[in-house]
Amino acid sequence: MSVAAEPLIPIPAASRGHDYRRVTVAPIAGACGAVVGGIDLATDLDDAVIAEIRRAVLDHQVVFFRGQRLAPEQQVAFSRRFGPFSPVPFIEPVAGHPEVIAVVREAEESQEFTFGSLWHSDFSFLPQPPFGSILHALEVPPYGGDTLWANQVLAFRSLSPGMQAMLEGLTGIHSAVNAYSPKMQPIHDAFSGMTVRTDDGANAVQQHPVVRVHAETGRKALFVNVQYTIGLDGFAPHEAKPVLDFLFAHSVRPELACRWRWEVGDVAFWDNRCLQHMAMADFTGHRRAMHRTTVAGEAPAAVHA
Ligand SMILES: O=C(O)CCC(=O)C(=O)O
Repeated sequence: MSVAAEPLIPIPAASRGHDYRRVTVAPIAGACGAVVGGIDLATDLDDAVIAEIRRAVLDHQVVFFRGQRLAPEQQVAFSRRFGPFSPVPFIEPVAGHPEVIAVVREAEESQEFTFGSLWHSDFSFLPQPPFGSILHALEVPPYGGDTLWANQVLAFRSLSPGMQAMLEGLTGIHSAVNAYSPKMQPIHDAFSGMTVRTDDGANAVQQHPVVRVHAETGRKALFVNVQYTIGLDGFAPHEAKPVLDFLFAHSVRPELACRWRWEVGDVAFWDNRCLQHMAMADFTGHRRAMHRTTVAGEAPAAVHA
């Protein structure tokens, strides 16, 4: 008996990016991700530096800054240079800092998962999902707790023309039901470092194109994720499931991804419009603590508007 091999569709190279004058930019993987150096994010950065950081995010989709030390108000000030605060439903913000959430798992919380440990694009269930997420490492485990990102532009480009054409006409149904509806409250209650308040609002659904056109780069990107995409408009559930299962697996292939091993002081800034990400939950017995700010985005545009 022979088993048909999965046809190998080559992954096209990621874009090479631009030249930078005020910061250094060093890619960490072929698909996405770069370390941006030469700046202290706690200082009042001039507009030219901010423009280069934005350029680097657009070129590499996720960028990393090492050795930073940001108080919550400094992280908020940095985030706001890239756009207004994006609403963060269900998650209680850090006391006194409504635009900051803590992403924490305590050492004694021996869980098989941690916040964000399913592949997702942040809050894709919102009408206008966020553009950017900025995560600052305050305490990291001695091993594990890495974060992975996968390039959704390359995910789209590595599909065959027939599949691309079909997907361009589809609309995904997104919902927070499997993350923040009341049935999930016991899971959130197991994490003492974060306060999550589920409610029935999480059952609402939101439609977005399966292939979105990036508002700044014009590139087409897949926009479905296993955490929040629960169906396809006009499809019966048993029809949508195999299509979505294929896309969930395809869109996070290792060739599309980069992986970050955190050190205290690192800051990651990623573009949710063209990436999925997930956190590894493999640090049982150790504390991991981050602060996150979130930058507003726009309603995803379809290819055939
Ligand atoms: O903690 C991490 O590495 C990622 C958390 C996450 O998924 C998120 O903030 O959306």
